[in-house]
Amino acid sequence: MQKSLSSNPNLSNTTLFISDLHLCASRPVITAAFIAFLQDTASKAHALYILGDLFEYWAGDDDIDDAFHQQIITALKKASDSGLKIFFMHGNRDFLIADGFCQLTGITLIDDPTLIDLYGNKALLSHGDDLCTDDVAYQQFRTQVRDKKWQAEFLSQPLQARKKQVEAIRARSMQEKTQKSLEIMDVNTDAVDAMLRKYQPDLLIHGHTHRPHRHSIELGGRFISRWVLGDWYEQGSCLVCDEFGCKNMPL
Ligand code: LP5
Ligand code: MN
Repeated sequence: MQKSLSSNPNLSNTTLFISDLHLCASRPVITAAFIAFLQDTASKAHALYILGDLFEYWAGDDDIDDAFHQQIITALKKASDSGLKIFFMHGNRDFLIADGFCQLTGITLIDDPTLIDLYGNKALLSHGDDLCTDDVAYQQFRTQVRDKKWQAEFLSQPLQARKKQVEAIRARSMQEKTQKSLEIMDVNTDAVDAMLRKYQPDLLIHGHTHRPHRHSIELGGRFISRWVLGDWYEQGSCLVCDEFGCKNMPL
């Protein structure tokens, strides 16, 4: 049986990576699991990277007064105040998280992609949606909503009106996904190769596709690991890395 992360006593020299939690008020069990994870597990680690889609969706930093959001903000703030370094990268659900949220929680926003030094190895971090280039409808949508001018106009509308639009897009996205094949919604191997050639990492870590796995890619005569993180729909999932390597673990 695979060992769970909560039973791992020594995490002091580890770096943790999670993504795709999709936290929302209607999923209290996974919310409680995340809060317990911050308090009991991540707090023992060297650093925590959240690689996007922490929330089911984020309609703007003016939504911080929401009781559910307050619960998550308080837990993140407590963890960062206790000394845990928390880094956050935007996902396709929460790319509107901005400075206000970061200041309240003490987390550091990082770009997609970002290169880090991981125990002497160059690790390239990404949410992963950018690599799904076969999903043309999604990429067009992405280009539109990642445009700063579009975002400014969107954010100028009242919060409730924005939430209504997000719900409509969610419904459309869920409907359209039923028509898309698993291949279309996976990363495109040429896009992955291009990213690896550009950044020359030793390993790539990303989420979004919800298909946790370690892929080995040969590029220019060497092997690069592509680690895919798991989602938190059924249970929490975390990539634990130390000087000896990485391991995908359930909570
Ligand atoms: O998230 P997931 O894994 O379920 O699906 C994604 C892609 N879908 C999305 C949409 C999000 O789920 C919901 C939106 C989040 C809101 C963020 C807030 C700010 C934006 C506000 C917008 C009003 O990302 C899905 C991919 C899938 O990953 C796999 O990669 O397939 O993509 C889609 O389904 C997108 C559709 O194919 C195209 C939707 C076109 C919508 C066009 C309307 C544009 C006008 C918007 C202005 C109101
Ligand atoms: Mn995603």
